[in-house]
Amino acid sequence: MLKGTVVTIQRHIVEQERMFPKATGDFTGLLWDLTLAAKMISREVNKAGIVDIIGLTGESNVHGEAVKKLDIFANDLICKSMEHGGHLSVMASEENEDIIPIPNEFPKGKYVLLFDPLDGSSNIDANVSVGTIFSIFRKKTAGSESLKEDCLRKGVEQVAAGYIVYGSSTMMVYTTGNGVHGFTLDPSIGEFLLSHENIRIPAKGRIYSINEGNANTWDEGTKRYIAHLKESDSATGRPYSLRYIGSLVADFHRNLLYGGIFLYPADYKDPKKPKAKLRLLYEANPLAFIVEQAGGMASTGKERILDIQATELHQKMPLIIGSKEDVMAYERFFGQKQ
Ligand code: AHM
Ligand code: MG
Repeated sequence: MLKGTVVTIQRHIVEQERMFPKATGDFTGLLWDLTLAAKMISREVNKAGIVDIIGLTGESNVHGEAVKKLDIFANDLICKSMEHGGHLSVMASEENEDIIPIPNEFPKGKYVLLFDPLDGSSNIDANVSVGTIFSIFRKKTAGSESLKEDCLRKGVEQVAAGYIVYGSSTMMVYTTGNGVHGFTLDPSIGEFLLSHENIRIPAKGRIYSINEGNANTWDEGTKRYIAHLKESDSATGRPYSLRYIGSLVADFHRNLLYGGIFLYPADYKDPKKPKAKLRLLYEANPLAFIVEQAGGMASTGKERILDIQATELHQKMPLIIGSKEDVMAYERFFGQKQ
């Protein structure tokens, strides 16, 4: 792309679809609908401090966590924006216990949308960046019915994935399997403009992101790996820097641009029943697709995230994601944990 050329996300999506001669435009329509939802969520997130939308609703989501009003707003908005376009056969959200069928009055399409409407929402009150994460599959089962099997997939089958980070500016980053591209929202014209073409994550970073308060619950491999990062690196003469926002999209986005590793290992308090926190379908899979497309890696410590066959909608997985050499080093430590 020529320096100085203004490319809107709409034009970029159309150009990406043109690479597939048999494309019907359906997929383009789906992504367009998503960018519209993203702009509307961005508007609400940005005015959260000045309207009475902030605060707990008093309800809990399917994981028993307190739900903020903005989560519900974002969840409802995505459902309402996406259900009538004729592109989708079914949706599933981190905020809904079961699949979200397309209402009968609307035409059904050939895609499946999985999303986390507002990740990191416990941070909203403190004005910390939050994000939306999405993952798109082609419908797998025959017939027009909405089925859970269409959502329970391997990440490697994704046809697109992306996230929107509502930060000092709003950015949308997505991949359709042809590199990773980032767009910044220009609020004055209401358009996402190409600002980061073909993002590549550095092969090795200098940042690690983990909730170190959980250190007592880590397995031995993770403990030794983190201790190793605190020793001076032979190449730089410095230890790694810890950066942890506690908002996955924001932590991931920074590490994608600067290089580094994000870790949410399992909790081994009960060694027979290790407990993970992050969700395979709404968080790990889409970010894993993006990081691999950018030249990085995503693993549970022993398995590639994208190869895992989902068995439950709200399945949780350890997530170790970022620069390739860093994730490979973690796998070596994790493999020798005994
Ligand atoms: P959420 O989907 O309920 O917002 O939870 C996921 C968030 C991630 O954004 C973040 O990486 C993680 O939880 C932080 O967890 P912790 O506070 O345990 O470090
Ligand atoms: Mg989440």
